[in-house]
Amino acid sequence: MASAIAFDSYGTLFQTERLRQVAESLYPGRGDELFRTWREKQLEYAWASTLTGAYHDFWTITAAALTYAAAKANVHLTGSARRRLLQTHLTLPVYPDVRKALTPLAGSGLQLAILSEGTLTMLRCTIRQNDLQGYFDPVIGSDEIRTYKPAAQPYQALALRLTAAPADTLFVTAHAWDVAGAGVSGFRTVWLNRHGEPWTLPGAAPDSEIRGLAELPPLVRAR
Ligand code: LAC
Repeated sequence: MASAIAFDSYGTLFQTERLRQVAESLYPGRGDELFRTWREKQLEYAWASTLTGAYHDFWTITAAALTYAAAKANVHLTGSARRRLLQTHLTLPVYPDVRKALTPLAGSGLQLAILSEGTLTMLRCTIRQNDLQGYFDPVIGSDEIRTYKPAAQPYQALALRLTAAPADTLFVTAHAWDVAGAGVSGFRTVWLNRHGEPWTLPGAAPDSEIRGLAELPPLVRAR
């Protein structure tokens, strides 16, 4: 039985697709492209920050990536549209299966944690918005480490803050690159594959694959 569970946040707990809906309501027919480019650039800029060693916080990166995405989608990003999209990012809803899965897990005494590219302020804001304070300890934002996943440092920092060893901790993420990073650091990886995508990342396959968080409590008991 696992003793701790660490979660990625965006796309795993926090429903990033809400950004697509808001973008589409602002720019009919362009929202999907804006959303996709925004998310891609966000990660590209984060990884550039880590690889160059020139740290930029994730909120700055998120805003810069939005500027790029709007230009690429050929839409005029007014000040109010920018504020609306960034505010939506801060207040994303969680996926409908999150609370239902977390409640029994927290109730059974497991340590639940978050390790994210987001800053701690961004994460706290979204956690508060969803009334999930008290579920996660620690919540580790990238501004604490100043290095982005999937570099080893964030996962090592997580390991130091957990009472369980990485081998007794499930690391749950929707992203293949995050599965790879957590696996290298010795966590038991769970790929949350909500959309039934193929696994093609060379090398590190996840230890487990689930289609929704409802599958998590039985997995915790089995592992
Ligand atoms: C996270 C995103 C990038 O780290 O999934 O929360």
